[in-house]
Amino acid sequence: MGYHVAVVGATGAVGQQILNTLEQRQFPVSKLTLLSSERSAGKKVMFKGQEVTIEAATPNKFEGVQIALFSAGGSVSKELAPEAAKRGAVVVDNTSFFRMDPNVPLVVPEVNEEDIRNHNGIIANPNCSTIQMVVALEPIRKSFGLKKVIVSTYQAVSGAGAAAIEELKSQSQSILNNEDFTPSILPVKGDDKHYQIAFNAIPQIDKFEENGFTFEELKMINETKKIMHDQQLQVAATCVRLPVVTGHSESVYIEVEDENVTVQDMKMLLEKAPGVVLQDDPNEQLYPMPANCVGSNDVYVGRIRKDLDNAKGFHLWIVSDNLLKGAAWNSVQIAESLVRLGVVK
Ligand code: 11C
Repeated sequence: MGYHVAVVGATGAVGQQILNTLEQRQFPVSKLTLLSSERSAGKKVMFKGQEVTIEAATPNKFEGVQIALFSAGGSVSKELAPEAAKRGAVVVDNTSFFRMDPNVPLVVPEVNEEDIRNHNGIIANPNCSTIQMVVALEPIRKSFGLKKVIVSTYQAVSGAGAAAIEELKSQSQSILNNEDFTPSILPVKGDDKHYQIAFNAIPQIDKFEENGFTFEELKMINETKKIMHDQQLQVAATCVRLPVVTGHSESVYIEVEDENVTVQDMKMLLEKAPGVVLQDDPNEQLYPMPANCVGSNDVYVGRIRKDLDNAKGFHLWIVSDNLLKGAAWNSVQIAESLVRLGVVK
């Protein structure tokens, strides 16, 4: 028994990881359709030892597809995800296009797997920096209550795609060689100005909105509330790009409901939380770092401290591979949930 699976955006940084993850997880694929823009059509990629040719994505390519994993940008999802759903596929969309649509579940299986039962053909995969944060915070919310979250991120360039990785590498080389260079991608390809990312930190991810937050920051705020089904939760975010290739890090301050919670309670809870690895021992200088998390599907948590002024306040450091749990693995995990809960046609 297997499923006809389509991957849209198969040549992108996330698309490649989706294919690796489907293979590693031995996802039951009976037929694989790889789709992309016209530009990449005709390229071949290997899947389970077989060469698969990538085709240009058009509505009729979704005939017979049961599960479609989209990661080709919002405009492609806007146009083609409804076409795939209309033809009977369940779409797992990795773009921001449908995330806040009330008819579209926004799912992190460790937090709200049951929401997939309410799908109308499209399920949204949250933003990478949101996913890793809610995986770590949901067990805390369930056990101790959660009132407030203030997060500052340290995000890797791979979140902005393959061209941003290339820009970091070539700029670093230019600086080391004492050569001139012109930034052209980061912070946002489509924005007016571009800044150096090598040996720098850029406090802008995605475009600015009228309220002074960037769209990335608003994604973290709004998606967290939707996934946790808690519109009263207070969330604020500052998102920063660092010269790291893969692995987003987050410094998170939270306030819980119960002032008697100890650091030990928090550690014992997170030690057995699904999808979480606790790496926290100051005596051994043990804490998560992006370089150690690349290639893992887990969310790593460390540096847990009780706030010195607020008995309900805690500080945490959360790290995960943004291309895996932040994107490809969460998408494939949703597909596995669809199969397990029997909601694929
Ligand atoms: C970044 N978080 O690191 C972004 C990438 O909404 O799926 C993911 C964009 C998204 O630039």
